[in-house]
Amino acid sequence: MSSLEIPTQPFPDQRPGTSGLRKKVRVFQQPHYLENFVQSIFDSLDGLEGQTLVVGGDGRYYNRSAIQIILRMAAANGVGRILVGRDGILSTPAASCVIRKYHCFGGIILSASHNPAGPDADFGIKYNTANGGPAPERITEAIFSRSRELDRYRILEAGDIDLSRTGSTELGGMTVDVIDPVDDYAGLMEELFDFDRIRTLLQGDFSLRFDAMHAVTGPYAEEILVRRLGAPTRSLMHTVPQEDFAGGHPDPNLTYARELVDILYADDAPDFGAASDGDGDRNMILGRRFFVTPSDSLAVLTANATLVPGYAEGLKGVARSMPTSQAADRVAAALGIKCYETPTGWKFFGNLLDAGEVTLCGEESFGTGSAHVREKDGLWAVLFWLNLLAVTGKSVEQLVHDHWATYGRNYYSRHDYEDVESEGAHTLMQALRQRLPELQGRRLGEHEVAYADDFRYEDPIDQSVSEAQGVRIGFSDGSRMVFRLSGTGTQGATLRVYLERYEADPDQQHQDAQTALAGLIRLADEVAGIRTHTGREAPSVIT
Ligand code: VG1
Ligand code: CO
Repeated sequence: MSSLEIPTQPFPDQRPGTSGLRKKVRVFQQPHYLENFVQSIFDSLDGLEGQTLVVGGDGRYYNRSAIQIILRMAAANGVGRILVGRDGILSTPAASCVIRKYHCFGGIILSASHNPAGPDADFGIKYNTANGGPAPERITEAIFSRSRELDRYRILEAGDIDLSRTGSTELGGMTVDVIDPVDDYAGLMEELFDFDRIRTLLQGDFSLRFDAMHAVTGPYAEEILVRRLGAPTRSLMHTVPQEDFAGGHPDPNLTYARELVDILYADDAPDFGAASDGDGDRNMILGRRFFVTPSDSLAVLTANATLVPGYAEGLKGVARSMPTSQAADRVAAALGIKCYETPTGWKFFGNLLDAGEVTLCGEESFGTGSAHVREKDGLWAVLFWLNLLAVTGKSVEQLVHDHWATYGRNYYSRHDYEDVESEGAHTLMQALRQRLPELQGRRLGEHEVAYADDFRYEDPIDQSVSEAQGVRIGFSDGSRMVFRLSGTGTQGATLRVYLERYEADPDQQHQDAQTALAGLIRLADEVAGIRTHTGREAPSVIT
């Protein structure tokens, strides 16, 4: 087996977005494209020689081929050992768990998360550091600059490694350990949650439905929910991971998890429904004919955390991404714990978690997680909810209604305009940014603007600064609208509009969110000229 140095030329478009580099599979399949990015990762890491890395992905099309390339490149770059999930599978939170548990140097996660999969769809790759979390911008930018000057990469001349069985193999002086993708993660879940109580709940008349959306969480749900917690097999849907996610869009929301939503809104609906995304880091929580917004979910988990063994000692603090509703802020204030607002993307929570400033984190985009790993964690959120239901004996709806009665309700909705023309979307954002100074203090409809800015974040731990993280228009009554462009898409642009209004009066807390937010929705279009710039009459996804 010899190590080769392959001459190459830089690709100009390898800047990681919100969560790694995401492109069409065909882009990654171009000669040298994946290799260049992987070499750029290796070149940006000091002291990689002899170290242990974790590699795994969500099982989508191209996952296996990419892993074989990465293994050969790692060997040629002097990596000491690789832990790789059997069949190349590791959910994103499981990868984070393994990096942490075995004190690895870092890991490479292959996923485009909730984006569709298959030869004509999407692929993604990202680097996670020793804390188990997505590399901070300092590192992703270093990888990007390296990718712009790369002129060769190293790869071992060798055949494929058999990833179908756990065990150790040698590859050009590097050890490849194929590990069970579920074991370590399931063990961690058992440490955090009261499995006995959840088991008792699931073995009574309580019924649940979990939708793995043909993606990576299938095997995890089977092991944890069925084998360890005794839920009947019929509780699970779509648990066999498929390379194209059965042609679906594994995004657990009201639009793309329609089948599950219909089950939960039927007359004979189960008590609890949940779904996860392509790589297992997102979650959607449903009760019987009831949808929990991810922002409310974070607030409810924060308020009730001490009922769960892993958080019985209380929380150090909570963090949410900027567009996430301010529901968690109210709980934090009541508990007397800190609350942080960060830019979109889990990488911004890493420093706060590492420094022990926060215990729980959440994003409005169906992401919730805690200090147990450094990624958001879909099944963790499901187990957290099940644990709360088991301890309180309440239904999902009751738990949320009681929460609103105590803290007030933050009506919340996100409107996505997917795959719109890039130029129009950028013009919209540009025009909005220009209008910000004149909006200060103005009245818009019945609202008075309290602030209008482009979110800038200074990390309280390392003082790094991230600019232009989304336009916020906040009103004196606490309502807000936020506008930003997605950083995970692979074609055109996606405009995200986030709307929020606070309601303290318990009699007014049970309206439909779209109705309660109708005024703000109209205003958002007026302020940003959404229809004019996007040419769309309505959003493609409303959550
Ligand atoms: C989206 C979400 C963001 C999330 C990111 C990665 O990013 O809005 O909250 O962290 O996806 O999630 P964007 O830039 O498209 O808005 V996942 O599950 O794709 O790793
Ligand atoms: Co994901």
